[in-house]
Amino acid sequence: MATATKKPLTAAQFKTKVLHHLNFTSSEVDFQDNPTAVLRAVCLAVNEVVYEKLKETNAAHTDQKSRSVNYLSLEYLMGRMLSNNLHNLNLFEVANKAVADLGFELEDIFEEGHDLALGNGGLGRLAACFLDSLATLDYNAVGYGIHYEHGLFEQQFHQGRQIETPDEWREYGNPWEVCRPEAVQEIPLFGSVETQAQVDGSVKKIWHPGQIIKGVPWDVPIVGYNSKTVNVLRLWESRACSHFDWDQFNAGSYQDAHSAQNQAETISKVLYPNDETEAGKELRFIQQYFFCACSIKDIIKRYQKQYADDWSEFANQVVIQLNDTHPTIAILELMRTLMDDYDFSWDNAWAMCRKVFAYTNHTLLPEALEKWAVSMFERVLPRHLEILYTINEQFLNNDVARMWPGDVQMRAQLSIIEEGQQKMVRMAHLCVVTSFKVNGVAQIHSDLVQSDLFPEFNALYPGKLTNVTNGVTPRRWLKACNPKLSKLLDTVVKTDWAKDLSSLDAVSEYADDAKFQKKFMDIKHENKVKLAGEIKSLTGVDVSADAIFDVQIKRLHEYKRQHLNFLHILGLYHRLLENPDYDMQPRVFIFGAKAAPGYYLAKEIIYAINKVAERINNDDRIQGKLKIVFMPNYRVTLAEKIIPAADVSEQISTAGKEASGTGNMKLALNGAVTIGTLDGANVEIAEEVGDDNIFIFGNTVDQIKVMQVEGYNPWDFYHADQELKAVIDWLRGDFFTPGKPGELSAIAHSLLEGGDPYRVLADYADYAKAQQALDEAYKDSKRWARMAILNTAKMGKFTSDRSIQDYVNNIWKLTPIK
Ligand code: NBY
Repeated sequence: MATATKKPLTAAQFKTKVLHHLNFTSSEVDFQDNPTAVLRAVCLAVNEVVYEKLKETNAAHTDQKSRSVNYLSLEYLMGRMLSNNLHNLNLFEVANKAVADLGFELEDIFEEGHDLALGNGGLGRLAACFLDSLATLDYNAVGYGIHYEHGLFEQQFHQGRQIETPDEWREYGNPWEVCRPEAVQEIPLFGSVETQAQVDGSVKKIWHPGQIIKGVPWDVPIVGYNSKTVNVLRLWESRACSHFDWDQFNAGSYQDAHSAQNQAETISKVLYPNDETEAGKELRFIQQYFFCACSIKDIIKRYQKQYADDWSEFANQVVIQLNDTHPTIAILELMRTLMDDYDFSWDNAWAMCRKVFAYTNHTLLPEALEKWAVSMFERVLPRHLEILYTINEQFLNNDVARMWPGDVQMRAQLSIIEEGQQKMVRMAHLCVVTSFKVNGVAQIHSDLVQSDLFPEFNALYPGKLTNVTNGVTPRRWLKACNPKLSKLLDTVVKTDWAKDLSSLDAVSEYADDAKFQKKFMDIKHENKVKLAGEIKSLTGVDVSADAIFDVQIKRLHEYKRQHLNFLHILGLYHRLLENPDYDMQPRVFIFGAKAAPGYYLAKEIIYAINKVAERINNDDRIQGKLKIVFMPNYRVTLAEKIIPAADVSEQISTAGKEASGTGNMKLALNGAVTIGTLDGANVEIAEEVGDDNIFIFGNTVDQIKVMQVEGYNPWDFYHADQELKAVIDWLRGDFFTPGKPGELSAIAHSLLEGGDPYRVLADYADYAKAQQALDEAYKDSKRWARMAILNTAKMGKFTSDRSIQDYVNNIWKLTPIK
């Protein structure tokens, strides 16, 4: 490829490009007070390099006829792109200098950028990390998703309560995307199916759609780190097909002419903000189908460019990874296309689908397993429902009947259709039946998928269910977000750890080295000072960088148990009020979390934490030993600021509920020590860092199961623990809300009258004990430094490069582009 021989850009050349774009793309000659214009110009200068590499990558893919993975995901949480792209292109220093020459700080320029927040949480961010690793490892990969006009809502607090406002990420354009009108697709919807008898006695199914929607692709280039590859993330936007009904318009019916357009454009209007529960809304279903249909058509079009009508290579060239069940309809759409549009027989179409699809499960929570009403399916996608029924019939009559002959109950249990008042389609069953591999996202989670979620499928299809432990990209989550620590690591790790994270293990040797400890902890302190400034400007709260920075950042959910953390903070406050000299290290508890707008208890938890923070932060009696901050509008960009400054990482979900977690990996990588349950990837983090360097507490999955069988009574724990009882009583009364008793009682109510579904009270005592041990450890600064260093050193396993290589070896079978 040409780039290999190209000289790297100098700062002067880069500056010339930026000036060129300021002059000719923005005609902003007076840019001195316009950092937004400078940001745009820098992005456009970077794009010159990016698009050149994209062209070369495309040529290499075509030349080498390489097999590709097509990652189908309703969500991508990309965050900001500029800093990452500069690092990955090795242009960071060049841009830094060029921008300084223009009179700006590069970091201030970054602040002008908007997050691409086209996702909710871990699942969407995982997709973004995977794209980074795929490009870095030179694999041929396309990410497919939706070009939402509004990503995840922005969060504000009004008197402590969460208020949602629309995310306007594209209001003034997005320099990282390019529209591809040549790749527009037309997507049919609704209507009816006609059965046509053929002369040879067979029947042909003809779908007469009621509406056709246009899918417009926007491509976001994905730049690999120190690699030759630039892949694309292709995001589909919905539009009305014939833009205007001119007849109606001329007849004076301007409204009607507009409405068809509005309806079509609604499909990609907004991301559903639920992270674990399915909305069950028709529009969400149409979003899923629209995006799957566009993507399947695009995959076929790309294939046919090389192989025309010869389908024999399709399964060798194409693998389609389903990121959770959200893109399941892609299976039915490929079946339909092969049979109805390309005259495949049922058997041949089905054989093809069983070779190309693989499915990742991200949750065991029953309320998160997607089901769609058969009646709605029939209305929106009548032809797809017919196909689904036939798949199910064959599955039950062949696979299930062979294994469990005559077992009616087993049939009902495994059927893709759930019978009942309202017939429902179980999307996960369709995924498991069709896919050639199904993976969980951490070892303990994958084990539970096999033993508890799909034990019958595991018996039916031995070897199909497998594990790929999640990972995170060390480019964004260490190199770019923590430059000082990165430079320190460079001094002791001789290989490029950002490309081979296991090489960080060399840092272990310095864990007890006093000089290295000092440097490591000085950097942590500097990062904390910086975050303290951010906290002050976002929340008005003063915090000391000498206190422990204790961080819980993730979506707000009962199973993640922010309220366990909260109860423990109340416990500390209780101790301090009883004894102002209570011996503890000063601590700042930092929360970041969005609640789904319709999730009542999650919003009450946010409110309670904010209300209590107001009181505690202003209580002179406790001498600043306790501070609580709830950072508004938690998102990728805020995570990049919080994580480098964290001392403690709270990973305290009920055992068996958090599939993996990925924030746990990012925090440990940046030298935070985990306090956590034996859940998700915490288990593997503990294996890597060793028991001395992590604080594990709480009931295990097996103990939680025993509790369930023996009967769980939260009141027993309430009555047995004086401190716990006292703080719950605070919430039930008006201690924090004088004159308004019960204003914070929702949490207490759920824990006591509500049965404490996530076993918060059962884990409280052990959690408080682990927190005390952690406090002790922090007092010993040498011991703490050792722990922090070893956390960074031992995170090699958790690079998303390793995850991608696991997918490649066990599922995708790709070869890197040469
Ligand atoms: O996926 C998360 C898991 O909770 C976490 O443990 C894991 O590390 C991560 C990556 O594997 N799941 C998650 O983030 N899920 C969602 O965001 C989500 C979004 C939408 C819907 C369901 C789940 N939905 O049904 O609409």
